[in-house]
Amino acid sequence: MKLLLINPNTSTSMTQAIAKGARLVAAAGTEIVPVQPSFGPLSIEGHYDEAFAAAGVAEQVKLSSSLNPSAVVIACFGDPGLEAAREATRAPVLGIAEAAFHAASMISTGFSVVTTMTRTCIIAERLVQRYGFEHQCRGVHGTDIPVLALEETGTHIADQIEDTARQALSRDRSSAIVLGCAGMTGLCNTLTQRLGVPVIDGVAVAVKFAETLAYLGLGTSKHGDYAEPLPKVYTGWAAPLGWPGA
Ligand code: 5HY
Repeated sequence: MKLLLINPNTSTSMTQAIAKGARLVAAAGTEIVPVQPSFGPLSIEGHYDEAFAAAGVAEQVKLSSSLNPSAVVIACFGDPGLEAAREATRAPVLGIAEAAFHAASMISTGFSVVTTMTRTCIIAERLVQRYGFEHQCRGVHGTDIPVLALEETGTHIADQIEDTARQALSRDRSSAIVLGCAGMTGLCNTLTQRLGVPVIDGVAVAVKFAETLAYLGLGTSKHGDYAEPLPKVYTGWAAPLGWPGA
């Protein structure tokens, strides 16, 4: 099966790092196809960035339709463009935040999210509410590590995330940690060993959940609001992204 892995930011190095994390857990028969938008922010650290990232996700789903992916994963913790993507394909589409919340809720009675910039905590908090995990998510905590700083070598980044995670486990009385950024995928094993609790990497979980849905033949329902977009003319730079038939 082909799994379309969308990094909604335009950092090529982060796309490669995310793809590496996905390939570490993908089944032998799963081809990970990493893509990123042709436009938009190098990293997504707030509402303005996310607006363009959502459009970039929709762009990549549309432009990748000829690939006929068996599943799509949106590898950004805000799950930008998730519902637009679900309209634009018959494949199952998973956001890493939604996937991580489900996994965490199956192995703990309470989990904490540790993310990057504190100002983006509200984005994760709103997803917790939208997806219905208010009772299981005990807190969302920022480290104020810039997204692209996650690519720095050395242990200082892992140390900082570990410190925040320890405070979160204690303050929230939670028993699992969800990594609140796709760029943290390479730190999951280290943090699991250091913290001694389950640490959930949404990239890995979304890949495995996507494989399962595809194997079961469960694609996005086209009955109702995830039906294909109406034929529409788009103008300006978005002209190629309009839905045909208008
Ligand atoms: C992400 N930003 O996973 C989010 C993390 C965040 O560029 N990739 C990004 O802080 O929202």
